[in-house]
Amino acid sequence: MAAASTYDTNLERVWNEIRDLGLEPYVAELDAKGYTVIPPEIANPNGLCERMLEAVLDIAERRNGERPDMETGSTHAHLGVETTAQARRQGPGKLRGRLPSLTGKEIDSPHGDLMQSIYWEDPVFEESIMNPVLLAMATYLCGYGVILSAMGCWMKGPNYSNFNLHTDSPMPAPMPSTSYVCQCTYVLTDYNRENGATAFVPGSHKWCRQPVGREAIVGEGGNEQAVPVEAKAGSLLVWHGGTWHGAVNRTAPGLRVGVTNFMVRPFIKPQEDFIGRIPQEVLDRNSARFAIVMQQGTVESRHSPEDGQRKVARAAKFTAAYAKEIGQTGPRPIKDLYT
Ligand SMILES: O=C(O)CCC(=O)C(=O)O
Ligand SMILES: [Fe+2]
Repeated sequence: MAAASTYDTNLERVWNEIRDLGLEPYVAELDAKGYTVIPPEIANPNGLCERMLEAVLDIAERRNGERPDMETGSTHAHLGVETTAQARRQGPGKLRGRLPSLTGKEIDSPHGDLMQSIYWEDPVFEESIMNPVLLAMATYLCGYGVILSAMGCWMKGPNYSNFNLHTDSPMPAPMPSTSYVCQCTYVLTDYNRENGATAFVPGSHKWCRQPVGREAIVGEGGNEQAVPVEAKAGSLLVWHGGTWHGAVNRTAPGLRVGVTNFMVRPFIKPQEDFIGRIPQEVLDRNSARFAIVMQQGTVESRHSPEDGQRKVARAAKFTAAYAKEIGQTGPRPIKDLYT
């Protein structure tokens, strides 16, 4: 038998990671349904999610001047806009929220307080992005070149509005069946129907298009195939870029809290810019892969030939270190890490 081609290397590598971490059933579910819930026993090492919850409560308190009320959810009930304190001043029904086209009723926000760019505010996120379980799943979907596009916290109190179905893919239809983007969500409080969980249409990642009209509606008269997910606090919820998803409204008191890690292939324009912004000491205490995940191996647009050379050389340092770390040196072009 001929020796395995070098081009098999990355598939073998990621499959070994999946097997070592006990993720095969979740990869199978992801392939079949377009989403999967990895339970806390696997996804939540060393109380990571409890520490993340404390961190996002601190962030909310700093940003809004008031600690979120986990018990009643009163600080986040029926928000009108993205920013909590601002929303309370406006009162319910005054503004339609950050994504008005996805809001079913013009009553309150379908997603509560969406706190963007949280990475910078607590060192726990350095650890959470490098969780081997998250990386194995993101790599399975988007390759070893996968980067963090955006990290945010969704903090939702009791609300009336469902969040309508959509895909997270920036691609036009027909969308590729391969995932170019994926969402990896740390579930920090229990997700279920009453708590306003994310809802999915199982198998929809195979349809390669966005939902339109009635099929995008969550709730009465809408898409009957949309099901709210059940996930315990500490789970990791992962979905394919083409999966139709939204959320049901929260009817229970309290807060639904999740941290989303939007992971994308490196040729997709990221929502956040990390290039050249990670302090050297942070790069030094992490693996070469951390730098890749945090965008240091991607090349920004040039504004002159010299600028282009400088940017390529900077990125190449990081991709070369990563190639060395995973033993992919030699004739194989570094570019192939991105398959
Ligand atoms: O659970 C939700 O509120 C939906 C989240 C969502 O659409 C996303 O993370 O892409
Ligand atoms: Fe989404």
